[in-house]
Amino acid sequence: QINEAEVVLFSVPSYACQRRTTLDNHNVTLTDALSLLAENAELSDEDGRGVAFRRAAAVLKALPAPVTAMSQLTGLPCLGDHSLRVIKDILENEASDEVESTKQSDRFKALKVLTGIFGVGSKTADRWIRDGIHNLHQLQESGATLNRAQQAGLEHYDDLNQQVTKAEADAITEIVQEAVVSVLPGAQVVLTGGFRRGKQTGHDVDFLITHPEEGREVGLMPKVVFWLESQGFLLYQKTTRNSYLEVKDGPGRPSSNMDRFERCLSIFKLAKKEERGIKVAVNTVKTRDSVRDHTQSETDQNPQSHSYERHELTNPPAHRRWRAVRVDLVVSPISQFAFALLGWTGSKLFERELRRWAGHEKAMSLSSHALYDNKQSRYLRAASEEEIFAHLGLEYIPPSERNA
Ligand code: DCP
Ligand code: MG
Repeated sequence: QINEAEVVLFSVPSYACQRRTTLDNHNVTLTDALSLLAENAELSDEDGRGVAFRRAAAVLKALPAPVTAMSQLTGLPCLGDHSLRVIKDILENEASDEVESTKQSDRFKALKVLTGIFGVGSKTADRWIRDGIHNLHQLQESGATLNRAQQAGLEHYDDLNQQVTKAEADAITEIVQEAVVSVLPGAQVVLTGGFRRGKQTGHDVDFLITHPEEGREVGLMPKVVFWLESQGFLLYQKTTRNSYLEVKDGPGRPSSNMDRFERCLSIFKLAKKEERGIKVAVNTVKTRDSVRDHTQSETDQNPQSHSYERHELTNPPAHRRWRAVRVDLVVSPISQFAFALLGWTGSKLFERELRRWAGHEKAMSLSSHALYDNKQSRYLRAASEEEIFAHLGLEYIPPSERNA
């Protein structure tokens, strides 16, 4: 029994970017419950509700000890009535009816399965559900048209829904480094996303690529992709100019080098651990596959569409010597590197909160390209993440403490 007088009161600042959030979460049961409701809201196109649950979960992640009584939460920010009700239910009954029934609902289960396909978002999944498609089997039987990304996503469904380990991320880092340095000596590769925050697993592997000399990074992405493709490392790739970032760049005309931001969404073919233990083994697998891929591409206009079948025929799943892994590559000019690094390290909520802080508290617009000061009507330069935090009037938070 806890004596009310001994109850620890918590206090945290209201923006996630003002807090240090490590991976040491003392309230996993509560944050898992709130995250599930956030996910459900996001999948149902209720972004506002989603963010509210994400913010509530993030506050609990920042607490130094487990919550044991509702009275401890007095005065904490971002905990709305709905989140408080869920927390209360769990503290009192060990579970929340709302969370449990959401988890069990056919709609939520179908949304999870369908959006688990790479290239399928909540809108597509919702349309399919309205057409009576609730699982992969029904999708395949339906004759629904899939784009190239979705086809690849379906082919590699199991692999892509299995978490990527840090060891796998490190193996892919070596490959990407080799590719980048081969096509542009002196170029640099940084692992970003969850792995940079110290996570041991992730849903993908994120990289940021730059060159210390401004302008040298131009045209780098197609060369890197060509190198990776010719070595047989890519099961799928789509390179895009990042329009999301161009639109969000805020006031002022984006300078010409902003158009250079390129992103490659890919699916890597990673040799299994036994095969890549020693460099020779990796090369053996690589050579075997690239020879095969090369032969194929000479006779086939679209090698990707047949690769699964081909591999399944030669290597049944259980004996496959490789697995599919989602990899994101982003190229940034060095002048924007600090912003890109900060923007691609996450977490997603931390990023959102940084932008909200910049806009609401500082009258600034922050993107992965730049920081614009609306009062001074000018861009603020930064060569490091530390400088960006300083411009924003925030204490520097290292990547390992951005796990909001
Ligand atoms: N990001 C963002 N907004 C987007 C896409 C990405 O702010 N629309 C940033 C924040 C993310 C980072 O890029 O943390 C990488 O995106 P991921 O979806 O890969 O997120 P994580 O790497 O944090 O998670 P996971 O470990 O599941 O890969
Ligand atoms: Mg990631």
